[in-house]
Amino acid sequence: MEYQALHDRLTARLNALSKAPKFGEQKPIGAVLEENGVSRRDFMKWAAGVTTLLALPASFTPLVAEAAELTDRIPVVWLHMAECTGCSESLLRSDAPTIDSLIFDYISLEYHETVMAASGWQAEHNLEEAIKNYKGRYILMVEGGIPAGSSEFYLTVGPMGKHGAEHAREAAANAAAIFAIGTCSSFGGVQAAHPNPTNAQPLSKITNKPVINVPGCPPSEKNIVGNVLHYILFGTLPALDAYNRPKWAYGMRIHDLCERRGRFDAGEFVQEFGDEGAKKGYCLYKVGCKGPYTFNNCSRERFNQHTSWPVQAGHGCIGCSEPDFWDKMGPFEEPLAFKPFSSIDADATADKVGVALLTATAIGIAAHAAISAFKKSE
Ligand code: FSX
Ligand code: SF4
Ligand code: F3S
Repeated sequence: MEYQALHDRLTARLNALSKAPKFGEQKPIGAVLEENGVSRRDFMKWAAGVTTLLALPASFTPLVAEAAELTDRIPVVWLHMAECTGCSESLLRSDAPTIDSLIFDYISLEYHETVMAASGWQAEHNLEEAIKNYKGRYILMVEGGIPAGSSEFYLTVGPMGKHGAEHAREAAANAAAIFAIGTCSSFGGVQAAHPNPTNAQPLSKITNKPVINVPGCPPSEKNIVGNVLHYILFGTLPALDAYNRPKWAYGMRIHDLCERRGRFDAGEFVQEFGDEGAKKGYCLYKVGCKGPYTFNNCSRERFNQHTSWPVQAGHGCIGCSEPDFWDKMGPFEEPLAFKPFSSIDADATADKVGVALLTATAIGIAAHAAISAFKKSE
């Protein structure tokens, strides 16, 4: 069977991991799920969904379920830099906990500034201890852009007055795997938007170790948990795109699987919010949707356990998982094709705009179609 060798390799890895000590005192995942009203059947359904998400055949579902059960064997250190905490919120704050958020509770979060009880000296001590005790074994997740160079001091954290960049460098040096969670950590994000007053940089500019980018402002809980499970299953880097995003999550454009795509192809566009076309679910390209330029799986996976996503809710994608989206994708409610060059400081960002236009051209066959349909409909 084509996948047998891979199946055997992952099984061996999970067997070895199951013999490793647990971190923390958590109850078994089965008990945690049951207390929260999640049946084994629901859990297996969820595992089947994650298996598809990771582009694995359905026969791997029991392995994915086992990987979720073993998330207490891998310690996680989560650092906050300059951001809004939306990435953590996307995962941790829901009325009715999702399976993804329960899995995240169950993961041994050795250090996470938002959810841990410790503060001040104790918190700093916990971070140092986690880095020392779990040297080479922990997953590092970093949220937020990082003021760098002579601007490092703009992000000064904790009682020892350390810079965020110092924390990130130290934690990255001893990590087994490093994830930049969110667009800020992946590409700089909102604080790196022109004129980037604090010289905020992505995590990949702060450490020279390999960084897996998990962008989105915020990224979906599925993409965060999926990356942890991928690491547990494979122990290797996933296939990455040119921006170091895992291809299983960011390999297709929003536009490719959008439910309004048929409208786009037929040239049926919402002309302004609230019009007849909006009521009929027409394509949102003309009111600014950046789905044709944005690589992410929102149109396939949606948010909040598959409930909805921006385009379903009636607003275009704003390209939140793309580099420099604050500068390149705005104005958010107008088509990119209409962007006047002078709306951006041409001197400071000419290079970036060049890249944006090139990217738009390279991937923009469909966008051309949109523009011609657009012109036709005017
Ligand atoms: Fe916020 Fe995270 Fe956006 Fe950034 O998400 S949702 S500003 S990606 O770093 O907190
Ligand atoms: Fe969907 Fe936006 Fe593409 Fe229209 S332009 S089909 S709304 S992704
Ligand atoms: Fe972001 Fe677009 Fe998805 S705005 S959340 S990438 S639909």
